[in-house]
Amino acid sequence: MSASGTSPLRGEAVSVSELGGGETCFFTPPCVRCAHTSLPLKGRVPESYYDDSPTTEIKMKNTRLIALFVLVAGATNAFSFGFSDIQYWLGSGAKQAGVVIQWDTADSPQALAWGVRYDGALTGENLFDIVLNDPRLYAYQDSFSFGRGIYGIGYDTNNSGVTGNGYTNSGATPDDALANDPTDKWKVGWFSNGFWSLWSTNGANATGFSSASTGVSGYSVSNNDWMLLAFAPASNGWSTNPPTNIAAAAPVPEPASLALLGLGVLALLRRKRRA
Ligand SMILES: [Ca+2]
Repeated sequence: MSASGTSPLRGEAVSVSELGGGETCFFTPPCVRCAHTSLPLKGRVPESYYDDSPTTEIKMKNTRLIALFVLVAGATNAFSFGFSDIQYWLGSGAKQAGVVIQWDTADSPQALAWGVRYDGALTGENLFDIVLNDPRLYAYQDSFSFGRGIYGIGYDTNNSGVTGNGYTNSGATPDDALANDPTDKWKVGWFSNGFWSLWSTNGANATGFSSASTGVSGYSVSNNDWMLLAFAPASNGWSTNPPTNIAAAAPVPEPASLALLGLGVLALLRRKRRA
């Protein structure tokens, strides 16, 4: 029992006189039943406390609390992308790393992810080069004294095939480069458009990214690392946020499905000839 004027601990019974309502409250600050604002946490008070409650307010608040809890839990569970979700793997080895690329936070999903299996040591530059073996992915890059500079990254969204380098620059600065297919995912920036920011995290899931303090060349990859390249547009103050949802990059068809695809095309050609 607390002395008058001292806040009781949660779960500690408060004397009737302290509340002045003729009842016992178990909470700090006292709950709505005691004409205060705090909501009792179910499980910390006898069930009868709820059952004989004279107020619907408690029950309503309780429902709201549960709804809020479900919402928060849902928000936490809504974004879960891990190594087990990756469909496009490159390389081989005992270690693994994920590469996540985010062109635009307005995209849905916001980013695509690839997996790399490797042994030995890799830099972020090596990791990116391995992922660039995906024929749908292309990049506009340059070498500097500090290492690799990434101007632009593109992705053949509609799988129409990448023409040439995937981009053409007829302008004066890297920022002027355009994707050869305007429907591709494409972001380029160096001086004026924005820049490709580098982030990383480590673990089973691609969450909790923090901004890397290096470029891709200075980044040492650890087992279970996730390297995120996220375009930070000048229109957003040269900043961006890590993705809140990620999709697995589509794997290239297996040789078997390629053969089937070939047969399908062959059948189509035959049909055309007959027509
Ligand atoms: Ca395309």
